[in-house]
Amino acid sequence: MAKLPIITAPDPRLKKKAAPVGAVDAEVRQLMDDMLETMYAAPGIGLAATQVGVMKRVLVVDLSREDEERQPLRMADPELLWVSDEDASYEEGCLSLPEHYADVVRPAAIRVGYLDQDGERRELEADGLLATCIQHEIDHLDGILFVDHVSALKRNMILRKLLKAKKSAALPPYSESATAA
Ligand code: GNR
Ligand code: NI
Repeated sequence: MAKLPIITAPDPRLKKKAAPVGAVDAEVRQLMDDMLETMYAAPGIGLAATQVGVMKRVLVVDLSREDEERQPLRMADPELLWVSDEDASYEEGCLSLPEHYADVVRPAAIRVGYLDQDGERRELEADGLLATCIQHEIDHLDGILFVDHVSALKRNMILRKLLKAKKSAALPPYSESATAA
């Protein structure tokens, strides 16, 4: 297993649509395991392959608490088969938008079809935080971030702060001249 670097916004790779894997082979299985290791270390409750720079439709989720047994979900080519008319609002966070949170409205319940780690076609019904998290991860595979669901004002504020943080982190200490180059 390997922990992978997580891409943070703004980054053009987070806006790309990921390609279906078609079938689950050893490489996809390894990616799922590496993503789980990365997610647990972060820590986070979900991770999409897009966030580690792999443009494949693969996601992992685990909502278990730290004092509980792990309950990892591994999904390839996930598809929303049904969403409820009823909506729910959750305060969402994202490992690609570190330290920023916003209320996002999404369908409260879903049915998702996917290929599991053994390549078996499965379906899962979810509500609550699990439904929110799976939708958040499928969004990543389509190049969509949670800030794309909030007002332009809030979105731009968050993205501006992240860009600023990125620029200052890229600069060596006390160096003004590095920006001129
Ligand atoms: O760790 C995460 N927490 C979270 C909280 C509310 C709604 C969605 C999420 S997913 C996020 C990890 C992440 O960025 N996944 O893409
Ligand atoms: Ni995210």
